[in-house]
Amino acid sequence: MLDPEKIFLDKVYEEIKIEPKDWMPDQYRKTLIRQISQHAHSEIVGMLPEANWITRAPTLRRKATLIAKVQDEAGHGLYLYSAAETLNITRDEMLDQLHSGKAKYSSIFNYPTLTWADMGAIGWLVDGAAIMNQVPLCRCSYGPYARAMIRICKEESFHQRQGFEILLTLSKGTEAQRKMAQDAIDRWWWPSIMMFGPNDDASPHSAQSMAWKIKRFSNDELRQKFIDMCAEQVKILRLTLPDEKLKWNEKRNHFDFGEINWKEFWNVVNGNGPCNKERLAARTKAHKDGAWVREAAAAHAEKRKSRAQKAA
Ligand code: BYC
Repeated sequence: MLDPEKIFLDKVYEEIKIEPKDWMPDQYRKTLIRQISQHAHSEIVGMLPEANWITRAPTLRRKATLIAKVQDEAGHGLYLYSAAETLNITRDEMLDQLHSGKAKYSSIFNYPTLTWADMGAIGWLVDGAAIMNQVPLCRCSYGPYARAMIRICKEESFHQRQGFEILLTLSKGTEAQRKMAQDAIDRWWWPSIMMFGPNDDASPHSAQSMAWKIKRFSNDELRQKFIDMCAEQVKILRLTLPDEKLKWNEKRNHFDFGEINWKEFWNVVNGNGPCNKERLAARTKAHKDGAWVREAAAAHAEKRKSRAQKAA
């Protein structure tokens, strides 16, 4: 008799994707549902801070690109909900968990977008951190998640360039524009490096997720790579990162950086950030207001199905 767990582990070890109908440990399934649904919720809630600036984009071109970016995020949410559904959870269950506050979404989306430069800082830093974390997820052991991530990463890298270009334009503009860009970086830097999650020694899920090849790098490894990248890119902007301790360390071959405010991080994760309540209220209202659309779509699908059955 073949041991299903051994077959599963052999596949993971040999880099063969686990597919929805394969046997998998219950905890593997639960971990994936948790991570993928939280990721999907982050994409959907993540539309809100940027949508705030669509009506006030400075030019038609900026407006069109911002609308496209926000639409891309809706698409990412939908691919990810579909990937999670292959693990035996319904979309309604996932949305209930979001609306009741049971499911998490990324801490970063609980900060306000105060100026146009925030669109640049989000693109450069938030999408930048997202890509750093998500490129390795294209090699995740679970097939549907890995495949969804390939397309998502292509789109995210475009978003990051778009954000950087907004900041570059502002940094070469008037003194007021340069200051606005610097202020946005100052406000988004620390929350962006918190996106990678708690330090490795405080991350309860990392070890098992890495053993199952869901995660390929630890939270701290990815954070360090991101900081090293941004510390160089900010020089092209001729702006600075708000960390006096940021310094190249020849021995480590990495940038050293200052202390992260973990109290602030957990405060935001636990629902008490500057915009948590507003974000959740906006999503709950949108879901309620959209009920008639879902009903109409379901009625339409039912009608098509019965027509097809009659014709057969
Ligand atoms: N915010 O053991 P850990 C995007 C939670 S990008 C809130 O390290 P794990 C976008 C964690 O869930 C953002 N909660 O967990 C970009 C866990 O709580 P539970 C979304 C956080 O899962 C641009 C607890 O802390 N990206 O969407 O091994 C525009 C302990 O943590 C955070 C993803 O979701 C946080 N920052 O590692 C628009 C990527 N960090 O679940 C949209 C996929 C940690 O036990 N996710 N927590 O209650 C991942 O890679 C991993 O889930 C994480 C955390 C690295 C985030």
